[in-house]
Amino acid sequence: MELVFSRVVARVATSHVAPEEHVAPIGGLSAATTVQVGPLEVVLSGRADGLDWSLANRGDRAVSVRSVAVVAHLADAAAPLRMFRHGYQSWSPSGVAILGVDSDPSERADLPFVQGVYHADSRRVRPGELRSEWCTVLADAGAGSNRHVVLGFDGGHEHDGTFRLLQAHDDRVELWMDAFLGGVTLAPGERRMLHGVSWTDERDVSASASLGAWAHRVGEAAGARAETPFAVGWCSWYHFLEKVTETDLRRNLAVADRWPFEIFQLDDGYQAAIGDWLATNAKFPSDLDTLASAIARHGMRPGIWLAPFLAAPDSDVVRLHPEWVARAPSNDGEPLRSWWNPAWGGGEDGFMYSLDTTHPEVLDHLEGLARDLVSAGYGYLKLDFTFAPSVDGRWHDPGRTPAQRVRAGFEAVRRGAGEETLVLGCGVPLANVVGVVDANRIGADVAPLWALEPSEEIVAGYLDVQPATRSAFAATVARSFMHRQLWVNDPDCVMLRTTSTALDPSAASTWDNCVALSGGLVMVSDDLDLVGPEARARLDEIVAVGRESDDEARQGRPPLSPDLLEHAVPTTLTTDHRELVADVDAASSVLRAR
Ligand code: 9PG
Repeated sequence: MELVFSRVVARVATSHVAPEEHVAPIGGLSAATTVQVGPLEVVLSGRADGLDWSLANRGDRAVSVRSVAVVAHLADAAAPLRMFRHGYQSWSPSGVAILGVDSDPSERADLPFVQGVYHADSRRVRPGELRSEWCTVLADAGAGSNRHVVLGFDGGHEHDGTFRLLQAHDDRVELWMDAFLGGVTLAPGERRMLHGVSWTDERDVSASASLGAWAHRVGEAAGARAETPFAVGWCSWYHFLEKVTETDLRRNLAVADRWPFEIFQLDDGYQAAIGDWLATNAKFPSDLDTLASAIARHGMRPGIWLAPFLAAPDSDVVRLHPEWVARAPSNDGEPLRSWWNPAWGGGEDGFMYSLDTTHPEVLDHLEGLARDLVSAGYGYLKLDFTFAPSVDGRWHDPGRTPAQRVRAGFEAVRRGAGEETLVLGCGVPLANVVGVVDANRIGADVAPLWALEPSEEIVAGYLDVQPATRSAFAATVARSFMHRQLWVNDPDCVMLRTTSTALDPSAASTWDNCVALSGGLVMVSDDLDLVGPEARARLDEIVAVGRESDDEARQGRPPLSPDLLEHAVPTTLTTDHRELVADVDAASSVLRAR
């Protein structure tokens, strides 16, 4: 399979015009090629294993750049062609797909509001097109089991990057390497460096190992924070949900000493409003300081959940600072609605606004908020729904890409939180936050059930983003290579309960073993009063395996999935010492020594 580069395509808007596609042919990829693509100049320089590129606005007016792609066709690619699709954010699914057989979920949904949450680019794909965010693996029919090409952007903090695979009209297979800038404004003469793209032809290692090598390079270049110690904790969400009360929290705290928790984390449900994180609601008579002190007295690190970039329409933060809210893409001055959750109230049927992380006052606010939470005693911040600044809208500074807007929000939180605070990203565009977070959720939410029925799909095409243990399993195996290369993986909570659950013991242990072998965070989210000594003993086993896996990951050998390209949901996760093989349809598995 050879990459034959043929053109550069830019989607650019000059004032008041929808983005238009401009195309410039290139005759392959030489050491230095400069092409004019509409108002842009794109400079490409090929390397042995990839390309570096930049773009500049050569016109005399500002332009808005949606995306710039370099397009190649795949010579000698025999069908069926497999693509490892890596998801954009924590909850976006990852796994292998076959060109011409599988489809992008946006084809069925056709709903930009949802597509903008789960992909870098909210637009629907072209018919039959497959896409992968940040990195990908391609393997054709002729390839032996380990023969593949791994491709990845060299970073992700300046802009997103999407690989798009499609059958072109001339019957050739095209690969688009798309730098996604989200409509960023470039002043006349302004130049931007883009993240380079690297690729290698591999024949003797698994796709998972190739991705691990890519992640290692990216992590090193971006100064990944992956030193945080192996951690075990408790989280209030998966039993109590948003109905959690102070009584629930204190009742669990009272028995937590019998458990090996280092972290004790309050999730969604304490806050006065989405956006008003320092005040508790009526279910929590105590203030945040008092709650943190109560946790700290038990010798654990207090943790707290917040969705720092969202705000409810009727929150104090929006009422006092309406100018801190980003505006909708339409020019009518409406606030930008980026998420919907009726359980949060908010006065507009559950629609939530995005705070404008290009506004200096918003960044000061976020920094101050993090500082206040840390001084209240919280040393673990779970930052959720953090895709919120990435969605299409009108921003105070139109010169920031979606990736830069997300990153700026995280950096502000980090400034306020200090270096010692453990920052976990959730619902997070993964590529944007390397080097600023300590840990990231790398899958969909777990749930007290294994899999959902197709009839339970909320948005057509997007069943896999809904809470389900099977989806969490799929993501944890597919993204295992990231652990301690880019951050610490958070696979989501183990499920120790044996009552009020539709997970049978073999499904629950398949998931627990997966969490353990991943080497990532081990969080318990059961009501501790409802789980007995078996659960307590089971956690010790999970933690022992987890520490062993994590030790290997710290030495540069994260767990890997040898059959990443073989099944839609890979079955196997291996470490130096162990191997977990699951039957994902039967929800059963065996964990054995190697
Ligand atoms: C709190 C929860 C927990 C959980 C997070 C996140 O698509 N959805 O409607 C959707 C709802 C909730 C959700 C993810 C997706 O969960 O992952 O751990 O903190 O928020 O609200």
